[in-house]
Amino acid sequence: MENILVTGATGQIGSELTVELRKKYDSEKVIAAGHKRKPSEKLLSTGPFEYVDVTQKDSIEKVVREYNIDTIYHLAAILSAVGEQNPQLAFNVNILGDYNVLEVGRKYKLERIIIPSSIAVFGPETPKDNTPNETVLRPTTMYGITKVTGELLGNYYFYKYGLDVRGVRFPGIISSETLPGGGTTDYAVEIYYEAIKHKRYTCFVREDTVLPMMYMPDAIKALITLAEADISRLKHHCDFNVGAMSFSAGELAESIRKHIPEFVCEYKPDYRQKIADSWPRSIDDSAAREEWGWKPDYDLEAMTEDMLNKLSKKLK
Ligand code: AKB
Repeated sequence: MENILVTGATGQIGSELTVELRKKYDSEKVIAAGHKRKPSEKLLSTGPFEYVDVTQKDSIEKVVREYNIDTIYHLAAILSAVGEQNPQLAFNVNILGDYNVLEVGRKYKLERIIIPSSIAVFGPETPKDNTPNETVLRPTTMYGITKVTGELLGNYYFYKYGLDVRGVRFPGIISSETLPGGGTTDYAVEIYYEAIKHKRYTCFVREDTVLPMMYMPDAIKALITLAEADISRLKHHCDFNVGAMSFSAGELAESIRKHIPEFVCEYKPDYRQKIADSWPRSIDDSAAREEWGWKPDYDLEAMTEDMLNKLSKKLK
């Protein structure tokens, strides 16, 4: 893992993962790639940046050749809420994007490809509590369908071509650096911004909606630890459940009220409620714990304290 390409580097996870990888490895050899969103100053000043359209194989191939890439973190994706507004776009970016990255990986014999999946692979028929790693995968969103496809394709390329593809099923990710772009779990990020800015938030899911969530430092740790794991220990490849915490929207608001007592949260569920209701409440991540030592650091209280500290400085 010497020359690394990060697609979706301007997104919520990509923007922080790129900076972390640049600290860990030679920053000039960690190439950030974006498409629609404007790259931040931090992304531009810490290493190379390229425009890549993952729906075009040539666009990925050009950068892989130019920088002699051996590892790709493929984060470019359309999330669940935007995916339900524009299923055709989600299909193109997510399924074609995964396929193109895997094909480039096969052609250039890349050392490793990391493609995050999501709890969106599960659906209404999946057990909701402590959802096992191996279970029913019948999602009802286009995003979920693309993520199941991505997992299956990744496993296929591993067994068929020996391409080392790995991935975790992320829960909702909460972070203070870059806003997420159109997910169902975005309320769990917006609520902190609004609590600081206006002391009020109107949440788009019901107060009793419980979903699995994770704080960004743990998400970055999960990706890098899995990428570096000894392959001989891996029984799974592209479909590891990873858990950290589960809470209801009401419990999240309550954790913020411990720091901002006047904070008021209202609940006005919209079309995203149905998506949230189709996902698990908590997940069993024992395979990740056993096969590559997964262990999260943050719970709800620790995350809320850190989020509020960071955002109060940023939004001053
Ligand atoms: C979304 O809400 O779409 C994402 C996810 C759970 O994958 N955050």
